Amino acid sequence: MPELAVRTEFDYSSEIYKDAYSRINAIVIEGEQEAYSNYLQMAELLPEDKEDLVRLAKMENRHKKGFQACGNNLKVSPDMPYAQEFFAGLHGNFQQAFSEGKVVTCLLIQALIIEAFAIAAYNIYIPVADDFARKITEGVVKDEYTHLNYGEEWLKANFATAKEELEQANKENLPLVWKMLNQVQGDARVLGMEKEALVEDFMISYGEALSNIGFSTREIMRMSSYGLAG
Ligand code: Y39
Ligand code: FE
Ligand code: FE
Ligand code: FE
Repeated sequence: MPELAVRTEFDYSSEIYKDAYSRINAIVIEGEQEAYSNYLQMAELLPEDKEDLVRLAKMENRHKKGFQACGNNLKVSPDMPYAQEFFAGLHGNFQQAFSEGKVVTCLLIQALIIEAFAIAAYNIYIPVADDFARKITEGVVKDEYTHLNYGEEWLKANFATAKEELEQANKENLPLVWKMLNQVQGDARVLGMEKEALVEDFMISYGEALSNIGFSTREIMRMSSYGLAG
C-alpha cells in the first residue's frame, strides 16, 4: 500500500497546476465521452443486455458533465486534441474489434482495462483533489465499480469461449495502458498523483477482475504484467 497520504497543500489556481489540469481533465472528459459511446456500441452487439448497457452509457455521459464542471470550477480549458491523441490507440483497437463483432475484445478494452484505469486514477485523485472535484469524483468512482462488475459478470459467464480472445486482446491492449501511464506521469505528479500508486491500484482492480472471471493466479501474473517492461 502507498504510505498514508500526507495531505500536501496544492495551489489549485497556480499556472503550473492549471496547465497540468488542462491535460488530465481533458483525458478524463474524453475518456468518459468514449466510454459513453463504447457502451452504446456494445449494446448493439449484445441486444439481450441492451437496457443495462444503455444505462451504463448514460452514467458515463453524466461523468463527463461532472468533470467538465470540475475544469470550469478551476477556470481551466481542457486540451481536447491532446486527449484524443492520448486515447487513439485504445480507441482504434476498440473500433476495429467492434467492426469485426468481437464483443469479448470490446468488453476487455472498455469494461476491464479502461474501467480499472479509471478506478485507479479516481481513487488516487480523490485525496488530493479540490473540494468540488473530490465530491464529484467520489460519486463517479462508485459507478466505475459497477461498470467493471458488468464486464466481469459477462466474461465469467462466458469464460470457456472467451478465454483465448481475452488473452489475445490483453496482449494487444495492456501495453498501451503502460504507455499511457508513462505519458501522463509528469502531469499526474503535479496533481499529487504518483505513478507507482496508479500502477498498484490498476493492478489490484484488473487482477481481481481477471480472478473473478476465472483466470488462475499464474495466468493473471503473466497477463497483467504484459508490456510493463517495455
Ligand atoms: O469508464 C470510464 O468512465 C473511463 C472513461 C474513464 C477513463 C478515465 C481515464 C483516466 C485516466 C487518467 C489518468 C490520470 C492519471
Ligand atoms: Fe465513467
Ligand atoms: Fe467509465
Ligand atoms: Fe465506466
